[in-house]
Amino acid sequence: MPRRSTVIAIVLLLVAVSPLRSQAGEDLESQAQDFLRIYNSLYQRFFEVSEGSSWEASTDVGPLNDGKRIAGGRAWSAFTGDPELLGRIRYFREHREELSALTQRQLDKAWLEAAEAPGSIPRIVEERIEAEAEQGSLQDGYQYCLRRNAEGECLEKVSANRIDELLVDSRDLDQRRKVWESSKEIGKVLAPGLARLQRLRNQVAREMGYDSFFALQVADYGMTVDEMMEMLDGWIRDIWPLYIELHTWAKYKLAERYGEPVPDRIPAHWLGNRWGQSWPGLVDAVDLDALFEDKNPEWIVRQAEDFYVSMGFSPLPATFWQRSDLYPVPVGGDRKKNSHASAWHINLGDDVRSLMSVENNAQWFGTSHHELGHIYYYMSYTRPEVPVVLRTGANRGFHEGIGEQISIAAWQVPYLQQVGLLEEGREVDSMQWLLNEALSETIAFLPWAAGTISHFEHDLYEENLPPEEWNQRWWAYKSKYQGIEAPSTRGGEYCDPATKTHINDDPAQYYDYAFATVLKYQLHNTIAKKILHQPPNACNYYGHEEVGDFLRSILEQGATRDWRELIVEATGEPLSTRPMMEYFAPLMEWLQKENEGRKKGWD
Ligand code: X8Z
Ligand code: ZN
Repeated sequence: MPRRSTVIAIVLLLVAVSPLRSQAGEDLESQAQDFLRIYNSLYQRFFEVSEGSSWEASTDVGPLNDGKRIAGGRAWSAFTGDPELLGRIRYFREHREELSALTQRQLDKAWLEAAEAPGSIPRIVEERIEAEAEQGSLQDGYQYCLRRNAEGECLEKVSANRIDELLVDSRDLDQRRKVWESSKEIGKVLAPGLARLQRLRNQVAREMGYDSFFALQVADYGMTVDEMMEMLDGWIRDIWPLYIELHTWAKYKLAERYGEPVPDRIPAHWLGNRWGQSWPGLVDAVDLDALFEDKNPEWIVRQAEDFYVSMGFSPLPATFWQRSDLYPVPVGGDRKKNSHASAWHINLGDDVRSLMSVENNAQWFGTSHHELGHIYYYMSYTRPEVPVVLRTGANRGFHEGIGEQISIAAWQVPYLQQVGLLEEGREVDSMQWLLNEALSETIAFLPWAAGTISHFEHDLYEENLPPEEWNQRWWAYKSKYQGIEAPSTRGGEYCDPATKTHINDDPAQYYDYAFATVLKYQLHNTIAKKILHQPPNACNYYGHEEVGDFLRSILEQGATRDWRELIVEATGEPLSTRPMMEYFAPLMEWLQKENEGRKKGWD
């Protein structure tokens, strides 16, 4: 573990190669390149220390690993936020017109990294590192509980996977409500930590001139906050007529299922997801979980790998299988781990890993494809042409989009038939299939991702929203954007936003998934129409190396190119919801007929 003295020694080394000491006649580009060569080398080493310790803390929660994570975080921020280093980065960026595009991009990334941990406010940075570690540990070590006695002791423990399963399968509204309410208890536990983090994250971001922590995260896209919010709101406007039809269909379907009157807004515990972010299990003709009944979790991850390999990607390295943590902790085991799926690039080199809790159901089939999308992105841009600091997505949304896009392909009927998950010759109602995709993947998801959560986090940081207003604002947005209401009033004693992992440990970044949702249909459309010459609603990527070549041409560039240029180059047009709306056009017509005479909307 590097200590502060090591960091100081390294910084002195950097000063030695700084522009002030440069050889006469050496141009700024070569000086910047010399600087970046050392910066990148150190970046990789410090990243590995920090990421490795976070991995340990997330896969085996406890005070010892929290301590390691804090130490790793300190080493990382001592490097990235070092004032001397920042002085050099600033100097080069002030003369950016003399520098190549690749050099500028590296400096811009290094700048954003410094803004996460400015060395000018070391106490605040340290406090933030500790607060992030504490919040992560509280969240990942939390035990969900279905029943408590009067003293608050848990009488019936439950895993996050089991909560999700019950919310998809249970037809008993009382039980659903209890399960949903138990899933929200964690919010109260995390509320004080989130309040502390709101303050610290904003303090850190403002030090280098960003309006808020939200603005700092948005800067990764090269956009202002207003531009980002306008983009998100535009996507919601585009899909709104379809969303209203889908919402109407869903509330009538659910009211019939539970024998209740049709509500205006959908009660949150009626839906098959803790946050109502996806609405699985509503289409009776499409029982996706049934496809995996005779499979085991290992099969699911191997099948996802096989799909990528069939397109010409290499098999995952042996170390992926040795070091990843892919399955739930066995019953009776007392190790605690983060229950949310993630993919890690531990050393920005060949050490790639995933953290999941895979079980044999549809949700984990999709998630496995999603996580391997990150892994293949890591593997594709890990090459000498991509400087270490640019070994990341064209933007964060791109990183989320690749596995998502492969998931669309993995749910296509011809593919499922080819790999034997669907019996050849079994009648499949393509409209019901499309309806299920809109409910469980896309159209139900966008108002949550671009609306509720992104607007909440915007207000949390941009407006410094006080904690006593959080829950009210959260449910106001749930209502406005999603047409979802709480089963009963959820006052300020609850903190429902903190029940969503990203708000704690991936803050102010959820619009990445909205971006990914729009991007994935655009990429899929290009692949289906221009590469495979198959209909986007029924196509099969399996075995097509030309699809792999197309994807690799995007992935292997990492962040060396502007994301806007990359999209136009790959698909022939700027990012837009057009391909997605075209994909779902037949569904719109079908829903309009189904919903004739029904009461639509909620205000
Ligand atoms: O968080 C994720 C990934 C993380 S790598 C599993 N997703 C979002 C969520 O679960 O809220 C994927 C889609 C939306
Ligand atoms: Zn992801």
